Amino acid sequence: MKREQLHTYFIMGSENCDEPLHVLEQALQAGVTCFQLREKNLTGEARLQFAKACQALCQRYAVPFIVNDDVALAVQLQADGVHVGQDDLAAAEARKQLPHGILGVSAHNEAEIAQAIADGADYVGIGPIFATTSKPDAKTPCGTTALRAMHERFPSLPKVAIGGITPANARAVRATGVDGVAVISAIAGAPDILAAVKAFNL
Ligand code: TZP
Ligand code: MG
Repeated sequence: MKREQLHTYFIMGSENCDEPLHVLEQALQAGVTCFQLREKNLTGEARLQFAKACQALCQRYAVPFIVNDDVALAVQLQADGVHVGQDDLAAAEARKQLPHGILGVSAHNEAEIAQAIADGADYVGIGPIFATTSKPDAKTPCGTTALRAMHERFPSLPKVAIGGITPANARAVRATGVDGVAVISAIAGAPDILAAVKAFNL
């Protein structure tokens, strides 16, 4: 993947807003550079159809479509990539199942980042940087100083920061040297999606 594609990385599932497809289309129009479907509610056919609709929108805007957790769905849809956390299918196994796709891995410390690299990750997601209400089981926020240290330890690995990132703090996060910011609520919950994404793109 191109590092620039991590610049403004939007993550959403049907639980994050009332009209997710409308929100996604507006976010794409406004210039998000990557999209991750993080679907925690829908199952079965509804899940499949929702995922296909998200993928079709991403394709229309030539933005990578990444599936969170569900490697089987990523394979079935031939998604551009998959993103796994530390408690999901092992990253090395995800790499095997999607050999040519983008592989993202959530990491919280240097050991997890080193393991992600060994497993074949294309990028890591580091966080939470700040407090978040979007992930009930999120770890303690690490802040920008620790984020900068992790970036400096692995400078050539593409990375995106996540957790509590808003237009107000995005500049400080980007200043650590990471490639991008990953955002759920500050985009999905924004009263004006276009304005919110544009504020992140500064
Ligand atoms: N992983 C770490 S924090 C987080 C995830 C999925 C949630 C980020 O959501 P928000 O609303 O941008 O804080
Ligand atoms: Mg996960």
